[in-house]
Amino acid sequence: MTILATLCYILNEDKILLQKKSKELFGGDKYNAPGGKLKPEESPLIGVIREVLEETGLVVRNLQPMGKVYFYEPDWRTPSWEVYLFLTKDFQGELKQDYREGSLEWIAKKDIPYEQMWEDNKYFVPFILEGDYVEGRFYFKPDFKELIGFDVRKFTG
Ligand code: 6U4
Repeated sequence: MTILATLCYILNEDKILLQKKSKELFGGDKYNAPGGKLKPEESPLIGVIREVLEETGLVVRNLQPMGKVYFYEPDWRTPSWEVYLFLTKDFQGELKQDYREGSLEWIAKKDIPYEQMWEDNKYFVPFILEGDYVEGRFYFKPDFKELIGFDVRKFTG
């Protein structure tokens, strides 16, 4: 069954908010944008707002939908993950200091640590940051050990 999830790229001038996921979690020790699994029947928009609040303490508004990415392993007919992408510059609140899911950092867009992120990120995150919508399909070896193929299309907004 495909897991539905969200990711939210939050911008503050020339910086982006990334979370270094706690070691024991899925994607542990990697930097990623905040987000998470949708609850049953939850809309992507409500789900991403809920997850960002839970993980960062920030209330995000004026979210721009930026497309979707699909992650496949090991069955290349059905994705394991279908992830809705959002971008925003509009947020309120104080960044949480209680890092159960992972530590949060504002990182300059030019210094995004792609080598410490899911390997797929470097093939689609730059498009989102340029304001292009994306549809990306990424094919991994079992347990997401290695990226072995991908197809990313961008749609200029
Ligand atoms: P739980 O512990 O289930 O409450 P939750 O925050 O709902 O956690 P989590 O953090 O496990 O879910 O969700 C994983 C996140 O990682 C989702 O936002 C989807 C995202 N994700 C999964 N595979 C990814 C990949 N290859 N590249 C990527 N993000 C990925 O950039």
